[in-house]
Amino acid sequence: MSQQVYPVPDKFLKNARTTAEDYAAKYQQSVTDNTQFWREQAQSIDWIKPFTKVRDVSFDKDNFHVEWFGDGQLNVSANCLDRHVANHPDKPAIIWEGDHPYRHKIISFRELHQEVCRFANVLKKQGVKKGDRVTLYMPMIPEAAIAMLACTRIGAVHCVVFGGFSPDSLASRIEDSQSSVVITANEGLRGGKTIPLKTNVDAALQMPGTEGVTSVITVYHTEHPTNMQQGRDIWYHEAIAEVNEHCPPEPMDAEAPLFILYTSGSTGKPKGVLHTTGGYLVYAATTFREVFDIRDNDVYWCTADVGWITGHSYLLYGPLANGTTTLMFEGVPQYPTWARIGQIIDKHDVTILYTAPTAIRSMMREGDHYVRESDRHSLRLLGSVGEPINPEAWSWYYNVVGEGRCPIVDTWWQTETGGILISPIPGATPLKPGSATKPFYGVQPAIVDGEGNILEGECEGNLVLIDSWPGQMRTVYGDHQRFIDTYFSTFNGMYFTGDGAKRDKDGYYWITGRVDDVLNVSGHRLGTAEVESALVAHQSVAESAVVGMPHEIKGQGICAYVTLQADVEPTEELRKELRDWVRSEIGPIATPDAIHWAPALPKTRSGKIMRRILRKIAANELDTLGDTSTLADPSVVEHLIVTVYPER
Ligand code: 6R9
Repeated sequence: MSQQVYPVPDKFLKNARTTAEDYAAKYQQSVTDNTQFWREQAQSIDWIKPFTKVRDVSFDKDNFHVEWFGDGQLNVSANCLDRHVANHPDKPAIIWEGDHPYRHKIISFRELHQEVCRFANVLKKQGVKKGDRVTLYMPMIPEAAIAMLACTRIGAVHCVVFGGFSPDSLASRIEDSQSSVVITANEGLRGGKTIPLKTNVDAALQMPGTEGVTSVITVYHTEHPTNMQQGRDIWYHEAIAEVNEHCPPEPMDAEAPLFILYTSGSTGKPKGVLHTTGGYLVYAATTFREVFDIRDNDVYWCTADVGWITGHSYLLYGPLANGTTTLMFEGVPQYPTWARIGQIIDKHDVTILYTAPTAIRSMMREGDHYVRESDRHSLRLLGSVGEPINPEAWSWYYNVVGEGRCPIVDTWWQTETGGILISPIPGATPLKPGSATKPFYGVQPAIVDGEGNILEGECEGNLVLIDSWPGQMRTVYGDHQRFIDTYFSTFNGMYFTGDGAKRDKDGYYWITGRVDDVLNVSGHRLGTAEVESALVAHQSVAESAVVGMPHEIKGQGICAYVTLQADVEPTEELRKELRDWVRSEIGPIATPDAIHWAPALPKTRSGKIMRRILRKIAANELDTLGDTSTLADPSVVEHLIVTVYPER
């Protein structure tokens, strides 16, 4: 833990909306009278039918319920569009920067409103009704935002699947969500390379369980011909030409489902995290405004893909609910050169940049000169999300990218939480590199020991939340018991995050990473169980165990130990084949960084794989393997070490 403290930079402090005293007082008030706090925040949203009840919450696993603004009604797209069209129709809503540096597009609130209404009418024409699920498998193009907003306009539930997932992963999400419509593009484009999205959709729809899909709407994004299946596939541009732009927003109950987003847990298949309408929107809008210190003329850029929760809450809904201009970038930081991020900041006068430690580390490695090619005078605030940021990367981001004048908001949160829970308030919170600092208003984190006892003062343990906040997930789609078991059963009466954390003497939180079997690879969550089941599905593999290992750029890399079937020879070709296999089963983000042949896996006498030991071996921390006395066969570890480090 670095204890260096960075006070709020002078330039920022001069215009600060919130001071340190304001934060302390407002935080105190927000937890003392949580109902009143959220009643006030919810006034920034337009309600079709005002709510009378603010919260009705119990975290007790035997009487669990969470409802916010329960009897109110609203529409998300009306909050993101209609009310801003009334106030500033010509203000850019989305600045789209294409993969190719010569392609960009600026879409005003009025234009976005029209497009969304049209596309909502297309969905209606395809038979989509309130509550129906629609799967999106899209590149980072405006149509992705349009499709999401169009779903919310008519009360359909969108399920965005990251465009980097394989046909298999896509199929299982379509099946789980029982989607009737899939929206995609013929191809995606990233760093000059194409991604065959429509071909992947076609492959997914060959798989059992996806028969419910009756139409596929495809954006013609690249000049590339695509197979169109008669009666099922329609072109986006043809469909919107046939409908008008009049589509009144559907009044939705505050607790009506808004979207499902799949995320990895410690066991088995990904969970469909379900968020609801009122609480989510109030939470995304409030946290966005306060954490990013939003002003009317900001040009805000979040680099996350719409396929992740950050792309939902802080690329789309938080910004647009506040009437903020949001920049959407199709490409990657290194294309055409590593100077791209700085070029985009200058080109569009970006004021706030929100990105991930893995991107920061990879830019840092390429050298300062790329960043220094741009002048970045418009920048005033920086943000980080997705994984713990190491102090070296933090300092580089602060000093080189931000030239020491921009605070960094290191925001800790999860798919499940809907929005930011722990973060500095810029202007109010002195920063410590590597610490997400303090809870957001109304949020009550605690650190508990293994038995669930709340620890006080300076401590380290499991991070929990002891009270609700409006943006929390409401259920695992189709499996409410799994929701209760996963989040509310480890420690009774508390939401368990799956993360470990420390709290220092100043009350600052330091997230130490997952304490369960979830990996965080370049800020992407992946269950070790998912990678293991992909590996054992290969005919040559008898057994496998997957653990995380330190990785300079990705934060965590994937290390797989594989025991082969008795008659199979371990070869370099097979190693490559297994890497490609996992890649095609799950997607490129799941590609193992290392595959070790394991004659056998270290297990306890009851047959449990001892991952603790495997993690130590992967990290080359052989001197601190710890207690191996519970191993059924201690010689397994010695064999493994010899195999992994033959030259030792
Ligand atoms: C928003 C998002 C959630 C997990 C979370 C934690 C890690 C996210 C972090 C962070 C340290 C931060 N995480 N932000 N760790 N500092 N600022 O990333 O959601 O994809 O669900 O991942 O990511 O481990 O539990 P999600």
